[in-house]
Amino acid sequence: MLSTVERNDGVATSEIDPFSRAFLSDPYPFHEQLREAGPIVRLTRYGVWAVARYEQVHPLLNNWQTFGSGGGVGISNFHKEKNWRPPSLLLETDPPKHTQTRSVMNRVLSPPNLKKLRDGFYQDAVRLLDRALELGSFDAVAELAQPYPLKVFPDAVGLAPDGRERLLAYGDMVFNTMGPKNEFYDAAMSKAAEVMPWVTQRCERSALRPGSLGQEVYKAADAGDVTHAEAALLVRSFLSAGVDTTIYALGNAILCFASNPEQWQRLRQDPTKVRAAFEEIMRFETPFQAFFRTTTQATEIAGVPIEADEKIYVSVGAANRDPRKWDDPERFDITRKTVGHVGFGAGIHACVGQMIARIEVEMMLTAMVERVASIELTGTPERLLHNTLRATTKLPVRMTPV
Ligand code: OVV
Repeated sequence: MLSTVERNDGVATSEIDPFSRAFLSDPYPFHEQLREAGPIVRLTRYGVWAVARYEQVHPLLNNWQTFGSGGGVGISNFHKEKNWRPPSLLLETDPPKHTQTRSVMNRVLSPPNLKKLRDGFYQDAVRLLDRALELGSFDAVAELAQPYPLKVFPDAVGLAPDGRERLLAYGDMVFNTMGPKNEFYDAAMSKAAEVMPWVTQRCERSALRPGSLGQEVYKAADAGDVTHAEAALLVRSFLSAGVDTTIYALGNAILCFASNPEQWQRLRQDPTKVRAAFEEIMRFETPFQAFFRTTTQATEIAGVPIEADEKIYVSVGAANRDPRKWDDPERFDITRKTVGHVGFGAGIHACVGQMIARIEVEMMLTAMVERVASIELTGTPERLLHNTLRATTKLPVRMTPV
């Protein structure tokens, strides 16, 4: 075990590397060590701070004034080092700019706009699920978790059908580069030269289907709410944030039910629990496990002084399993009260796409509840080693039809 020790000034320090293979293959024992080390921990490997307890994570996310996003939400500090892509106008931006771009995205993703998508999402879920059920035994990632979001979400944004596998490579770049320049970072970036020009082109107005969410962003630019150049970057945010996250959330969902068959039976007995079940999945297997903030001024956390322009690793994955906050946090229980989970973040940067993500997963789980009597694992699931995201890459299952 790596050591967590107290510095002579009383500050907890740890040699844990949250971007190592050991950590990423099974983060939960490391989360516990980080939470137990103290309310704030100095990670000696990288010279950054870390918070893993709910009691620190939640208020920190609600204090954008002190814990900013303009320095980037990965380990690299944009104030000191230029990023490989122009910063996101949402994720990597602070107020007042963020307020303006966020309000555009809130309007584009408004309930009436999303309501129109439900039926189409449901039909795509049914189509893919019926095809998979004919196979009986199949890889739930290859047949469901990946093709479904990759169809419905880019359709909603307005992308043409061709070349969408590049979205996976792009998402891999966006999220793996939030970590340090390790093997995962380098592997993801090896595809940049091929993928980036494609992404930029697909964010142009002329590439987006009329009536799509992407076109709605450009209409906001016509109205003067943002510039047309900013609109292109906001469409890019859809493609950055909306693909891997939902694919992995759905894979994690199917894994949770395959590993906890009694929970699947509970859901079948009461299909109105589909939405609540998804919240528990987000708590239990948070896809976007951790990100950083940068201090905008000198401050303190739990009495520990922090200088300005310091990076803080914020583990929402650990906070979502903090036993100080949750009863029996290691138990997957769809009837649990999940209110307050930080699987979509919290505060002004809380996931703007969370409603469309919920619709995606709900429509697939609803189709499954109607059609699938039981889900069994037929092999060992394979985990993705990824600097930021928690995911299953292979999920061999047998689904028995109703
Ligand atoms: C939430 C999120 C993740 C990754 C990228 C972005 C947002 C973006 O806006 O580019």
